[in-house]
Amino acid sequence: MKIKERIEEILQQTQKLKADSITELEALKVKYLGKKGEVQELFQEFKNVAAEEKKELGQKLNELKSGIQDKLNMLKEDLERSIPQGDVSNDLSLPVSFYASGGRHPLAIVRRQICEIFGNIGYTVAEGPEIEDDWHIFTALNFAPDHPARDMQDTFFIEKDPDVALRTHTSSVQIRVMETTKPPIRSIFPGRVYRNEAISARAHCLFHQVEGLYIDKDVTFADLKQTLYYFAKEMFNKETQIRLRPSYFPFTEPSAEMDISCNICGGKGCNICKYSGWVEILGCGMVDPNVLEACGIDSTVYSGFAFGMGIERITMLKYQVNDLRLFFENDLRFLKQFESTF
Ligand code: 2U9
Repeated sequence: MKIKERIEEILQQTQKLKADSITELEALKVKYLGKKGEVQELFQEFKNVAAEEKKELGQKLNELKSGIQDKLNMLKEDLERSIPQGDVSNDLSLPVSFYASGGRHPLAIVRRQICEIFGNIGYTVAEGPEIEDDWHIFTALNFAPDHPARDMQDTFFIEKDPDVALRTHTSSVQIRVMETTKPPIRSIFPGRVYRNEAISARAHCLFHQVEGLYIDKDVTFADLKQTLYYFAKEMFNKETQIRLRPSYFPFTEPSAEMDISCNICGGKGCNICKYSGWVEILGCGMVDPNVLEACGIDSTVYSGFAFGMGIERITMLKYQVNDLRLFFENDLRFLKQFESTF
C-alpha cells in the first residue's frame, strides 16, 4: 500500500477509537504514537519518498500525528469526566467540598471558659447524676427538714418516690466527691439543674451552673476572696473589681454574695447595674462543718470554701443578653452571633 493511502487508512481508524480505561488509552498511544508505532513507521518510509511528493506527504503526516494526539486527548478527558464525583483519590489537588459547620452554643462557650480559668489554677472538673436522692440534694447539705427548697413548689420530685428528685444544684456532685475522696479536693462542677419555676425572661425550669470546692488544711476566707477575684478578672476584664456582701446558705458559714464592678459602665452607673455600679454574679462561703462531717471529713482538721454561679447569668452579663429564654429557643439569628473557636 502506498504511503498516502496508509495515512488515509490510519486517519479513518483513529477517528473511531474508544477507550474504557486509562490502561486502554495508554495502549492506543503506544500503538499509534509510540517509538515503534504506526506513525513512526510512516515517518521512516517518508525518508524514501520522491522529492516532489515530500511537501504534500510531509504535511499530511504531520496532520495525522496531531489528529491522533487530539483524539487521544479527547478520550482522556471523557475518561476523567466519567470518574465518580466522590472519588478524588487520583487528584489530590481538587478543592474540598464546603461544609457549613455549626458554632458553639453561648452557654457552652462560657462553661468552657469557666472550666479553663479554674483549670489554670489546678481545679479538676467533676460531673454527676441529674436524678438524685434527698441525701445528696438536701440532707447532706445541711438543709433543715422543713426547708422551703424541699417543697414540691420549688423542686421536681418523682411521683412514685419522694426520695428521688431532679437536682436543684450541682452541690450534690460535691457531696459525692467529698464522700469518696480524701482532701485535698480542688474541683469545679458544671451541669444542668432543675427548679420548679414559671418560665420568664429572668427564670427557667432548667438552667446551668458551675459550682466550685476547695478543701484542705488551713483554707481560709482570704483564699476564697483571692480565688474569686482572679476568676472575675479573667472572666470579664483586668479592671474588674469585686465586693462581697454577707448572705445565708444552709451549706456555707459564713456565706456571701459576690458582685463585680459593672462591666458595661465600668462602675459609673447604667441600667444593667441599676445605677449602682455593681452586679451580682455568684454566691460563696466557707463549707459548713456539718456538711464536712456528713461526708466523713474531719472538720477539726480540714476546712474549705465553695461557690456557685448560674452560667446563664454570667453569659447574659458578658454578652448583654436580656432574655433567658433566648438560650433555649435555638433561633439561629441569636446563636450565629456567638460562633467561636473557643
Ligand atoms: C458543698 C458545700 C457548699 C455552693 C454554693 C452558692 C453559694 C450559690 C447559687 C448561685 C446562683 C446557685 O445558680 S444559682 O442559683 N449558688 O449562691 N453555691 S455556695 O456551696 C457548696 C456546695 C457544695 C458540699
